[in-house]
Amino acid sequence: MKKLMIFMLILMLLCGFCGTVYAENTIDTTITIGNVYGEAGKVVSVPVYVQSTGPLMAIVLKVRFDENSLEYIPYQSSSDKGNLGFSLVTSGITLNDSDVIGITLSSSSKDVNANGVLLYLRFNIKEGTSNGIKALEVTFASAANMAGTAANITTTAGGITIDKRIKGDVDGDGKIGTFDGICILKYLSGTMTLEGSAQSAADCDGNGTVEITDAVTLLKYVARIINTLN
Ligand SMILES: [Ca+2]
Ligand SMILES: [Ca+2]
Repeated sequence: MKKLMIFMLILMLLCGFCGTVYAENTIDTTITIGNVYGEAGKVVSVPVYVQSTGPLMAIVLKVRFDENSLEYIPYQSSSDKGNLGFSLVTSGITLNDSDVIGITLSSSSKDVNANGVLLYLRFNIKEGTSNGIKALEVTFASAANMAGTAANITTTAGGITIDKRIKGDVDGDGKIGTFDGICILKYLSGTMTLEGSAQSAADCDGNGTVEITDAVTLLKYVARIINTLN
């Protein structure tokens, strides 16, 4: 009987402790919009990352985009779902702001991973959009833990770097010259990074990878031994 009473007492203490963990411990949550490269006329998928000190029940997010150059593609669970186990509640352009996306996601499990990709935002980059960075700003963010207590939220903006270059113009100065070939050689020797359209511009034979043959092809083009780049 005494053992049972002690067991019951421990159980009550544990229940009381567990019940207050979620209510009293405020969670710190960071939401970060990713940075990606894109080209006019193409679709880009931008990750939205979450880091949290504990499980979250719901997240509400508003993201402003440049509607002159970007067209938001409505959320599809097949392609835009992140890896945190959240379900979409609502997603779409907000009623009052045609350049703001409103998103609500929820989770019913305290076992969901608190760190990873919340979701992807997909945009069609409109034809004729000039090169430059199109910012994606968080205009509102709110999150609640499993007890419904609001989390401390920090947000970081991201963006889409639109950077279309002609084939062979690796350095993006608008011309094809010997220095573009040098850029490829520097990249191959590990002394220079090439990202996004710089890398596709460097793939002069169009086989999908940047190799020494691309530098040779480029230098042949500059020397007018060949007339076109793929
Ligand atoms: Ca160039
Ligand atoms: Ca190549």
